[in-house]
Amino acid sequence: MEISKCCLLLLVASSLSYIVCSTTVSHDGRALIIDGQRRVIFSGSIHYPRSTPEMWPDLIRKSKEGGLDAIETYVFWNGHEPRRREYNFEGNYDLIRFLEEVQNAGLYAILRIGPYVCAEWNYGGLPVWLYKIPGMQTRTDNQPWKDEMQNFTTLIVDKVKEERLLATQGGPIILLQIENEYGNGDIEIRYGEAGHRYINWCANMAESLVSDVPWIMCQQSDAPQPMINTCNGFSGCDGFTPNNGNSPKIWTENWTGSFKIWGSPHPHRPVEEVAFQVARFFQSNGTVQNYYMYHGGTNFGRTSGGPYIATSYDYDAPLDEYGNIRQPKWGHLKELHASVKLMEKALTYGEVVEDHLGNGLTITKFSGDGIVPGCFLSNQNSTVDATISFQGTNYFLPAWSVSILPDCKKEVYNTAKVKTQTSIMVTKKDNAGDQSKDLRWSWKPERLHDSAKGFGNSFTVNKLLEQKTTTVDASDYLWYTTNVEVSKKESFTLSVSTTGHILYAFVNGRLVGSEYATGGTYNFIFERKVTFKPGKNQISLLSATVGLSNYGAFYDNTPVGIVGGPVKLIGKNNTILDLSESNWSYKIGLDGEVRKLQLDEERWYSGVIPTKRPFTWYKTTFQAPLGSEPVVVDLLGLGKGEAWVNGNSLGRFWPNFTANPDGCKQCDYRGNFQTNKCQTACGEASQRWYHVPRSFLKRGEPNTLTLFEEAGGDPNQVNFQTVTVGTACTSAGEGDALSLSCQGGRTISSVDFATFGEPDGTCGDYESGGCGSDEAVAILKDACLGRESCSIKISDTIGTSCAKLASPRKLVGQVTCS
Ligand SMILES: *[C@@H]1O[C@H](CO)[C@@H](O)[C@H](O)[C@H]1NC(C)=O
Ligand SMILES: *[C@@H]1O[C@H](CO)[C@@H](O)[C@H](O)[C@H]1NC(C)=O
Ligand SMILES: *[C@@H]1O[C@H](CO)[C@@H](O)[C@H](O)[C@H]1NC(C)=O
Ligand SMILES: *[C@@H]1O[C@H](CO)[C@@H](O)[C@H](O)[C@H]1NC(C)=O
Ligand SMILES: *[C@@H]1O[C@H](CO)[C@@H](O)[C@H](O)[C@H]1NC(C)=O
Ligand SMILES: *[C@@H]1O[C@H](CO)[C@@H](O)[C@H](O)[C@H]1NC(C)=O
Ligand SMILES: CC(=O)N[C@H]1CO[C@H](CO)[C@@H](O)[C@@H]1O
Repeated sequence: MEISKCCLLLLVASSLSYIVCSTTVSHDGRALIIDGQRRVIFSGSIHYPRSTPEMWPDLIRKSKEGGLDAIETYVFWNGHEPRRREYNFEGNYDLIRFLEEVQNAGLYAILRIGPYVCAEWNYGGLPVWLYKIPGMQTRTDNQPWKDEMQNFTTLIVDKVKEERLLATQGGPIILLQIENEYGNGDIEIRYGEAGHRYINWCANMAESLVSDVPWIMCQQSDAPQPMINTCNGFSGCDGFTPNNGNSPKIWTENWTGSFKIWGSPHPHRPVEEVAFQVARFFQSNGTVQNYYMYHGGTNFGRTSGGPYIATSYDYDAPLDEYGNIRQPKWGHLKELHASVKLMEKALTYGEVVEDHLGNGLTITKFSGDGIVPGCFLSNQNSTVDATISFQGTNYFLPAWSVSILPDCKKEVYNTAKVKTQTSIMVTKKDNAGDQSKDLRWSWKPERLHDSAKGFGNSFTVNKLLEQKTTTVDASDYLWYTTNVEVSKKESFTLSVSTTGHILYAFVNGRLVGSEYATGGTYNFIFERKVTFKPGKNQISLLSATVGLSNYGAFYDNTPVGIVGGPVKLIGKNNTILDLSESNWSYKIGLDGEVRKLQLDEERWYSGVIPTKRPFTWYKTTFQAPLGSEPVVVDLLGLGKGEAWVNGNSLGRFWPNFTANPDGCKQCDYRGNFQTNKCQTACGEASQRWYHVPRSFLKRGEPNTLTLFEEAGGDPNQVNFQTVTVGTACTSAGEGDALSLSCQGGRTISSVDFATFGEPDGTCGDYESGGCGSDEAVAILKDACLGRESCSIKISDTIGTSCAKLASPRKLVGQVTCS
């Protein structure tokens, strides 16, 4: 790529001690113009805190190999400034190191500062301490907010400039973003005219910080010049037009899949659909497109947004949560990128002529003087395949597909014709040794009634407080405790109205019940029969949040906890004792959190461990699985809580929360996509496997796993496994090469199925169909058995045993890697 090549040449050519090697970036209505050339840019989102610095080079390398030109990331304010003016740029928050890795790989960077980022990130990235500042109103024309936002944005820009990371300084950053999805629609209702003033202020502030690298504002149709407004979404960006003739068409968020939610099935987005939308975008004058996400990663610690965004942020992205290449998504998109790049000149300099043939069929030609013309043929009909006759040749277009003809003659790519292998990932115990079978556990109870301790001292007021502003998000947990006097033994119904997310109720130290919000509604009324002894009785309510809301016009005001209640005791004859204005004592966080039990080595109980016991800490040691494949821990059997390896948080776990059994129907990629269209794992744990990055592990010495279990669970099934390719399938037609590969040094151990023609079923369960299976199996065995990968050229001499098969022949195979 230009940046590094140019610097290298200069280094060789001169002995100057100070070398400035800058890249100019500008744009017109057509494209970004980099060093004077209009360019097509493929970009992909990788959020640095969602992986580890040790993973970054590999993720970035696989992105480059997948045909990306740029890596995009948001900047995570509440991760960098957890307490006001106390900063963290270490470990997975080392933004500068991340950008340097991008530069080292020879890729560009797109930095979306926000600093409101949404991103299914806790509180959309805003620090909760903002609300301690008097008069604070976020994301509008409000001085306290503008001061804080400018302070942080300036800090980031200064850091980036200091390290010379802007393209104009020789660095990788070609685009910057200020604010985020502000123009989604509903925010208008909240802020009105002040919102417009704020957006203008943002634009001016941004320009004053950097004026020689373009700024974008996504989802902002009134973005003031010179801000470029851009499009986000699954689709629909083909019809998007920027608000200014000088702004190129940029798709900042083309969602490659979607995020997991506790209690929901796994969402998927078929690659044929992603590829179709991306191709349509370039067919209709788009020139910069970003995959959201290219690698989703993991919400470590308590960083997931919500409520109820799961710990895995896999996103069904081209690189999976652990950094493995997801096939066929990665490979099919790689081919798309290469095909579009073949016509970069025509796309960015050519004249466009569109020919609508009816029934959703379109021919688009980009051509001009001295430019090799490039063509797209598209079939937007979601049900009917078509054959388009163009310049004397017939082209077959499956429904909902686009063909790319970089010279307007030969089809090099069709979005629905997937040639890349399908890999089915599996978890394996073989590298984990026998350790996983008999993990020896010790335990400690959470000290539930140590009311003096907590993050900050405990305090008493005569009302029921909002949770996040009380805890300032120092913990998921807040204790609300009060006393009630009765003269004789008496039963009541304890009634608690809460805005979520989870409630545990104790009377005189005994857990009397718990409840969590389900079905996407987070306020609920908890009711339980309780019996009081004569005299003073203690009611303790523990409220737990599962990620603070990150989205919506009023998201920051979404209350959590037992705000205002009411909390009532309903006696016989419906007498009501309202406790809402009683004296409530507060304690922020759990005792074990304050004492950091995940680092504590002393006085754990051994022997038989209690199971199904709420509020229990568990600890064990284990050996790191061998090899280099990604490691996961299976937490099936546990309820809900948080897990740590060697003191590093793996995030919240909640394997007990299973997805609705309905809603996983056969997936047809054709037609407009919605997140619930292609789901799997209905009726199963929303998240059973938790990523343990290799850098958290020590080799050859014991590692510690600590679990805090709040709901009651059994750790006896917990075990460590590695993730790798289990089954691989592929198909190739005459003239093409059929390729298969395993991963992590594993080899093809069996050929499970092969045929000429079309088999029945899908990868993983091919059993019959096609013809000439014996010959097909023999060919695959010969070329592939015992190898890590193999490639077979499909010539016209194979498949001859299959007389009834019409040309062109196709070989389909399924193998096992082990
Ligand atoms: C941010 O505010 C602090 C005072 O709270 C000030 O010292 C610092 O210079 C400000 N930083 C920037 C980049 O404006
Ligand atoms: C593409 O851009 C050209 C040049 O700006 C314009 O004439 C044409 O109408 C555009 N086509 C589409 C499909 O947007
Ligand atoms: C798809 O094609 C069929 C048959 O040619 C036609 O009836 C239908 O209207 C088409 N749908 C669209 C969206 O163009
Ligand atoms: C309930 O009401 C009835 C009739 O008013 C009364 O006799 C009884 O004592 C009441 N019970 C309690 C527990 O207050
Ligand atoms: C709350 O505590 C204050 C101070 O100890 C006391 O005066 C008041 O009576 C208490 N209120 C209730 C409702 O118990
Ligand atoms: C979740 O935990 C509850 C309480 O221990 C138990 O009854 C239920 O079977 C568990 N569900 C799953 C799916 O493990
Ligand atoms: C936020 C956003 O852009 N959402 C869009 C996602 O894509 C669908 C389908 O085109 C649109 O309807 C949404 O507006």
